[in-house]
Amino acid sequence: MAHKAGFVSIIGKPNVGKSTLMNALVGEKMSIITPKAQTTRHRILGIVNDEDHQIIFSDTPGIIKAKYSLQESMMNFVQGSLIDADAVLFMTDIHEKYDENDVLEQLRKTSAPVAVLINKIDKSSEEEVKEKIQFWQEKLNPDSIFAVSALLGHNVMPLLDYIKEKLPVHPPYYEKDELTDKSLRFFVSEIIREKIFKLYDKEVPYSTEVVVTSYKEEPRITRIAAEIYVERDSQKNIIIGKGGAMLKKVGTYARQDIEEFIGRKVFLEMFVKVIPDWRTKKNLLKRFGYEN
Ligand SMILES: Nc1nc2c(ncn2[C@@H]2O[C@H](COP(=O)(O)OP(=O)(O)OP(=O)(O)O)[C@@H](O)[C@H]2O)c(=O)[nH]1
Ligand SMILES: [Mg+2]
Repeated sequence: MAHKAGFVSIIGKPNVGKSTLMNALVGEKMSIITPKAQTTRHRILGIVNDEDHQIIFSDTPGIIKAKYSLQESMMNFVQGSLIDADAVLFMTDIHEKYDENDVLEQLRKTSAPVAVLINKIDKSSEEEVKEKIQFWQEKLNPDSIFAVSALLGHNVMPLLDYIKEKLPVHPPYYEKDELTDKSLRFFVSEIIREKIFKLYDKEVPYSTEVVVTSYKEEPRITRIAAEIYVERDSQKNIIIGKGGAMLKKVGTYARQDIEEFIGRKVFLEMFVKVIPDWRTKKNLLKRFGYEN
């Protein structure tokens, strides 16, 4: 059998479950998941290999109307993933009312096959699922429609089979043991950001960026230092909390997950710094790994 390989873009509105699906497809916790919108800020590759196939999934930020430079860069990641795509997985939440047409217009124009994924069916009735399938059939007439639960892994296997069928004949793009294009440092900073998204409210998570500044493997422990950037002094105080209690919580939860991720004991040190309005500053965004 000829080897097949290709890029599969996972797109959709914020919070519909794109990252949850990507992790289910890859079988690893690659992308961070939180109940808040705009958790994912980058295009993250998750690579699935078997002998005859290589599927390169792109988890992407939820599609929004960009209001500042960081969000513009996030939307550029979405567009980039669509340009490369051999197949597109357009994910919606079963309870989502979909009335914007920009994305749908773009999907109608793509030459790659589009599958609509109706997610979170674990929270709905069979009747609702039938209605939504009908709705998307009429609205977009896609190549295929899957009703899934990314959380429970429901219908993920049939989806994988569908994707394999759609892949073009092509040699592998990446080494067969590679799981992603991102570095260990990136995943560590994402784990810390996940805890911040889960532990703080309002603007604080959205005003936060995390950079791993030092990563040292010693015989018995991995020593990691990270900087947490916020935009205002008031946010710095909130992140740190009374007597440092909140930051300590972030550190404890993050360390546990990092230890599980790398399979080693970890010593984690974090420093909070204020960089006014970093989200709107192109040079800083570039330094943080966002495109212009
Ligand atoms: N009940 C249910 N919840 C789900 C399912 N998939 C995802 N979720 C939840 O939905 C929330 C958002 O999930 P994510 O995977 O972070 O969503 P996303 O589309 O990547 O979000 P952004 O990165 O912000 O665009 C989390 O609380 C998930 O646990 C599902 O199949 N069923
Ligand atoms: Mg996500």
